[in-house]
Amino acid sequence: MSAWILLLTVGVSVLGLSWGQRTEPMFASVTQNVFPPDYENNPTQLNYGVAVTDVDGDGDLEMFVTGYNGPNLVLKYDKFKKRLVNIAVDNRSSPYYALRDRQGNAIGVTACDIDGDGREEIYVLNTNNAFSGRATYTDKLFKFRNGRFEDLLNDDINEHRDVANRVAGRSVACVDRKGTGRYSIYIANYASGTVGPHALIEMDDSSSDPSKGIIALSNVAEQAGVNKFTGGRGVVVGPILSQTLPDIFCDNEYSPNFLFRNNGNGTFTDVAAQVGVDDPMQHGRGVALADFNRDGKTDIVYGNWNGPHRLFLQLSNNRKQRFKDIATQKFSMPSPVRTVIAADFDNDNELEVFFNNIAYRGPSANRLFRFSRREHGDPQIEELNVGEAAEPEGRGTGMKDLIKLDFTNVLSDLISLNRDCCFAALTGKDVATSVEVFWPDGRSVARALEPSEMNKVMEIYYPENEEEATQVVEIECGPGFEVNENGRCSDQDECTQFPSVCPSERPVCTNTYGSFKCRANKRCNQGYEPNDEGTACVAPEKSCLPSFHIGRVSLLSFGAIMSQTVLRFAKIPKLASQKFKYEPKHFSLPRPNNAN
Ligand SMILES: *[C@@H]1O[C@H](CO)[C@@H](O)[C@H](O)[C@H]1NC(C)=O
Ligand SMILES: *[C@@H]1O[C@H](CO)[C@@H](O)[C@H](O)[C@H]1NC(C)=O
Ligand SMILES: [Ca+2]
Ligand SMILES: [Ca+2]
Repeated sequence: MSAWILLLTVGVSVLGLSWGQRTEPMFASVTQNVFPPDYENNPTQLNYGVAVTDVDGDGDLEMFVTGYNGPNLVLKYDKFKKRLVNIAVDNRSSPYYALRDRQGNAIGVTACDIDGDGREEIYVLNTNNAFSGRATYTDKLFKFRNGRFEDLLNDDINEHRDVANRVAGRSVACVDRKGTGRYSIYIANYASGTVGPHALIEMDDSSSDPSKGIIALSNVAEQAGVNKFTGGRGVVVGPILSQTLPDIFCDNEYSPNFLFRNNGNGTFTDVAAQVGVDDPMQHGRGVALADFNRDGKTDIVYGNWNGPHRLFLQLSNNRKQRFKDIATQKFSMPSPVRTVIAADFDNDNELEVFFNNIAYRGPSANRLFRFSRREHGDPQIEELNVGEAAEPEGRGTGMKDLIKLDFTNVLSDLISLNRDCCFAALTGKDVATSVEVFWPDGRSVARALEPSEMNKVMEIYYPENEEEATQVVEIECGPGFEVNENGRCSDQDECTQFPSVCPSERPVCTNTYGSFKCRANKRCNQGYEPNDEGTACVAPEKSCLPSFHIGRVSLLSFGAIMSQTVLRFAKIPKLASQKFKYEPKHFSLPRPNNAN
């Protein structure tokens, strides 16, 4: 088993940010160049979901787009034509023909390796002729077998086991619930009364022989404790409360959200109410995970349908796990939201949140917010100019809008979520220096990166032997960071050191992320602080965080890619309309789970 990480290093351009530039439009449409509408590649149809996976097995990633009233598409980036091309062509001899599945009203898709052979399977959630409860057509689980994609749920063995999901659902996600590298598919079904609980489908080891292509599937939702009846909408998987094991968050309609804590034995316990994220009166839609204040704890952002949008920051209190909603009035403003994406779209080291709103009883523009970390206090939230991605009349469900953005950026940004627990910040250097990979079973690998490894795809193998695992490899944390008890880099509190790091004329020490500040012992009114010399009270400087550098990459959240995660260094061309300072960054690769 190998793990890959996607890492992008970006050509350095010149100018830093100024306030004026922040109001420049973030996105420009490149649809006409990269993905012009046409019958074969970009048909006019309802598309609801997208997954990023290597469909054709050539090592590059494709996008699987679900067609609701038309075929599913497999979009491959043609490097020579610089265009997206649909390889799931309407030709029965094509290995991808079955993926089109015109009969299915596909609404969600996810991809992960369910049988441990190193190639990802593709699960398509269909919702034919039903808003909730029973549907008239089953989901599909495609495996590459016999030279083409075939539906495992259609195998005799699985028909006998009656495992195919035939109910209305909204979203799907992969979860390596036991940390074995074999993934289960979590299906957020939309129940009608007692028809259609959430489902969890996985390979039954005892009845399967993957080497012969025999994959027996089971629905283990009851055993795992997730077979709940609800109006399922969004689902995300990641180490939210757990250190390395995947937990599951579902935002639901007409009932409280679920936050399933992984018990470490393959079962889950819903702790949503206990930790404060159950939001029982609202109707969830798109959801994403990210660490917005970089304290190493995963936060949850989601949109509520015409209700207040939420940004649940996980509190850094070690005694009790709790979340608090830090959404501002502007951010939370109700809208007909479908999908939510958290990513650093402009490579300024701060996360943005993109709300994909649909035109519903009137236009509703998409919106974009930046979360800037602050030394003291929660991230500052500001609304940005979303540019041509506003699409007030659009009825996007995630993919539609984003595919129009700068494509070279988008493919990486779409699949990105800065889930880096912490960095070894090496201020002043623009190179990635090391990489660290965590698997859901807790094993990890760390190693240094050479400059020659820039702009290369790199595979990091799962450490089969304990000795290979990284305890041996010293991880080096940058200045201002230290290795904590979990073997990870975390901010060092210089202010607790003896003798004091501050000179006697400026004795008041304040710890900051990756550094510290010293100032004079002078009292100032609230909102002001003494200047360095202690001669006057001044407004605090805007926080100056260390520039972004890669010290570690944590993949633990994205179970779905553990067996195929790309570490890639690539140059991203500067967006024509922007003058942002690009710096190296890394992406870990979540499976986009669509939510509508
Ligand atoms: C269908 O695909 C086969 C094999 O790739 C090819 O030989 C054939 O010409 C294709 N048919 C059409 C109508 O494109
Ligand atoms: C799994 O762990 C949970 C929490 O520790 C416990 O309540 C449950 O009984 C365990 N289940 C199994 C099947 O071991
Ligand atoms: Ca497989
Ligand atoms: Ca940013």
